[in-house]
This record gives sequence, structure tokens and C-alpha cells, in this order.
Amino acid sequence: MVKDVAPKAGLPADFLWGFATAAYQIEGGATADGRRPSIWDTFCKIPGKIADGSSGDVACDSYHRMAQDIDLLNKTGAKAYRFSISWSRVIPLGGRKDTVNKAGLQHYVKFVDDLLEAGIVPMVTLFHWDLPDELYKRYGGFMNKDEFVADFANYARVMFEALPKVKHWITFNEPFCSAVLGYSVGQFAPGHTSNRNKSPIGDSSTEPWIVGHNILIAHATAVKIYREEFKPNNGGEIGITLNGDWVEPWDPNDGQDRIACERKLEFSICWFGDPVYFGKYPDSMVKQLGDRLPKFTEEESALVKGSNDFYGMNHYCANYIRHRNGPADPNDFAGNVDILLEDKSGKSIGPITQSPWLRPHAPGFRKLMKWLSDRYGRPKIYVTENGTSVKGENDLPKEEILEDEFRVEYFRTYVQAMAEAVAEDGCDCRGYMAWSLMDNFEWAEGYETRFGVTYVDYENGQHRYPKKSALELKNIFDQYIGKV
Ligand code: PNW
Repeated sequence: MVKDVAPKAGLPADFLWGFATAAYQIEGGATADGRRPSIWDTFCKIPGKIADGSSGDVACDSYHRMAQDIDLLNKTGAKAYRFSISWSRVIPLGGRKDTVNKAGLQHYVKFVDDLLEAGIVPMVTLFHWDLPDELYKRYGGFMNKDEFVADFANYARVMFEALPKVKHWITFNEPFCSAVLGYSVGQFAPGHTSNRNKSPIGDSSTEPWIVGHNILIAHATAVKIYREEFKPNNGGEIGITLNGDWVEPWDPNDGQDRIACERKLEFSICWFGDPVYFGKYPDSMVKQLGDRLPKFTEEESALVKGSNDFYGMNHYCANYIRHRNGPADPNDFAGNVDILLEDKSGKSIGPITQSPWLRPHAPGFRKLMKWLSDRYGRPKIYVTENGTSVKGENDLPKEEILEDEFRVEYFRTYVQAMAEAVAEDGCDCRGYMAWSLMDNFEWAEGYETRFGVTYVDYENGQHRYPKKSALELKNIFDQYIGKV
């Protein structure tokens, strides 16, 4: 008889954990000290695009509350904080010939200094979706490879120069979302899509692939600059953050659904991961997309290959995958599959949350980390986002919101799954940033969906109240850290 042995679980002694946010979601200060609009400021003004008609104009007002946010981090016991830079705060018009805004830049210099003084390690994302609007208007933003790559490279260099104390850099957050949600579905800025009920512009069959390609070149160009001009002196590390959810077959007895699962992972994760580790796109994508998928020149392939010092992993949930028969729709971006929340027998992958796409399924976290680790040769991994919304949270009285047992349970099971991936499967995971430090502007869902471990009272001066989950994470990590 085989005895059931509980899996080993543990994390290294120097494991870095903390919380993540993004500039447009928390900063507010939309016009403060010379900031100019990003594509999200503009997108929010279009009626119907944001669920509650809101915007990031004020958000959590973090631009004016740096000290409060650092206090909050200290209360949680966090060792690290991942935040992003608002490009149009630093270079209001965005381009390489446009002026740098000293006040905007100085804000981040001071914030990094203050974090370090508080003993918190900064992890900085250069780009979390808020492209300077001027660059979109000037030349089409991501769609113009030469201009976009040159302007991003210039912006990255400005930041590397200004923040030598930052040792962990992320170039792009979730390029999949910029490409697919911004240029295929049209749900995110700038809202391009072939669906003419939603937008007068866009071609979902071609634009997302061009956007993804150009972001990869911009990422790799910034990494080259960092490695050549800054890393020798500053000694930091740099990588890209990719989103990816786990997959289970809709019908486990159907071989085609099992193959479809692999294809779905390739279309969502390896679209970016394979170029970064292997210098080429996955065969499944080349096969389905043909000439619509841009080709890497030899030079580009060499530039992109090997452009990660670590793998930034954003992970939230899992889905059931059902294969589709017949040729793929030209606007398909998922690998000719249906993405479902219930399997063939009607079983849900996990409990419902406030986010229609998010149903927690912690075992998938361990499985995906192992899958990535195997495919990419056991890279160093930082989990750069993981977290959940809670069904109906926004409608509860404050006292009940603060008792967010559902979120606590999410973190318990997900951190356990990660600690098993490390101790049992040999994954090299070195850090974890929970999404998010506080409730914030949840993009097209506005403020109705809360992801924070801290309740933000938007009606009464953005006051912050830590929820139970804000204080529980330390206890959870204490169980695992140093046990491997
Ligand atoms: C991430 N989806 O994005 C982002 O990096 C965060 O800014 C965001 O607040 C967080 O997840 C929670 O949503 C995603 O629709 C946004 O599948 C949407 C999806 C996935 C990830």
C-alpha cells in the first residue's frame, strides 16, 4: 500500500516577499507637477469604457501619500514592494527628443530612497500599460516598431540612470494584455478591435501580433542597455513579467482537449516566453497564424534570446480548455480553444469571485510553476503578482470587508502551492508579490472590484484600512521561509 505523504513545502531563507501595485491604478495626481496623459487617461474619458465611469485621476492618491504607503508596508512586515513608473510623469510627451520632467523624476528618486530607508526592497516596473498618449497620437505607439523601441529605450535609460539603487527591474508588465486586450478585444486602452460596435479602428487579426512583437524588441533593447551600461556598476537584474493561468482539459478523456491545453499555454505564455528563452515563436502559433505573426530577423532573434535575468510570473487562476474543431477564426488569440470555468461534468474550477475571469485553483499554481521551470531550464522566478477579488466585497459594510477570510484562504493555499513547487519540484522561485497592497483602479472594472489587502475608502479622503489579509501574509510566509 502506498502511504499518503504530505508534500514537502518550503522557501529559501532570503526569499523576498511583499506587495505589488501599478502607477495608473494607485497614484492619482493626473496633472500634478507636469504629468501629461497616458492612453489610459484618454481611454477613461470615452463613455462606456469603464464600468463605473471612473478613471485613475485621483485613485488612491498615492502620488501625495508616499509616507502613508510606506507605513502600510511596514505594518504588513513586507520585505519588498513592486510598483511601476508613470512614463508620462517622467517624460510628459514620452519621446526621446521630449524633455524630462525633473519634478516627476524626483518623485521616484525620493520614493526609492524612502523605501530603502524603511528597509523595503524596491522592485520597479517600467511599463504597466500607461503609454504616453502623445506617442500613440504621434506615431501609433506600439504599432510603430522603430519609433516605439527608440522611445522606450530612451525612457528606460533615463530611469536606470536616475535609480541606481534599484536592483530589480521589470521592463513590461503582461505584454499579452497590452496586445490582446488593447488591440484585439478592445477592452483596454487604446481600445482597438475589429468589432465595429466597440471601436471604429483596429484589426484583431493582425495588430495584436505586431504589438506583441514590437514590445519584445523594446524589452530586449532595454535589457541590452541595462546589461551594458548599468549592470556592471549597479549589479542589478532585469526581466519581463508574463501573465499566465493554469489549464485543465474540459474533458480529461479527450486527447484533443489535452493537446489544446498545451496550445493554450503556448498562445498565452510562450508567445513571449519562447522568444525570450529560445529566440523564436512556438510552432503552434506559427502554424495557426502564418504570415500574420511577424518574423524575427536574425538580429532581432539574437537580441531577444536570453533577455531575462529572471522570469516574472503573474498568476491568478485556472481554466478548463476545450478544443475547437475546424480552422481557427482569424481573430482567435487563444489557440483555437474555448476557455471555460466549468468542466464537462459541470464542475467549477474554483469558487466565484468579483472578477468574471478569476476562479481560484491553487494546485494550478504549483503545476504551472513546474511547467515553466521545465520548459525554460529552471529559471530564477519571481512571482510578481498573485491575488484575488472577493464576490460582492464592494457592497459589504467596512467592518466585514476588513475580515477578508476568502482572500486569506486564497493566499494560504497559493503560497503553500508555491512552497511545494520549490521544495518538492525543485523550482527556483525567489520572491512573491501579492496583488495588491491596496484596493485600486481595476482598469475597465473601475473601483467596484477590489484586489487590495488594504481597504481604501474612496468616499472619505482615500483613507487606508488594512484588511485581515494584509497582516496574515507575514504569518503565512513565516511558516515556509528558511525551510528549504
Ligand atoms: C493583472 N483578465 O491584469 C494586472 O497586471 C493588474 O494591473 C490587475 O489589476 C490585476 O491583474 C487584476 O486584474 C489582468 O481579464 C487583468 O484575464 C485582466 C486579466 C488578467 C490579468
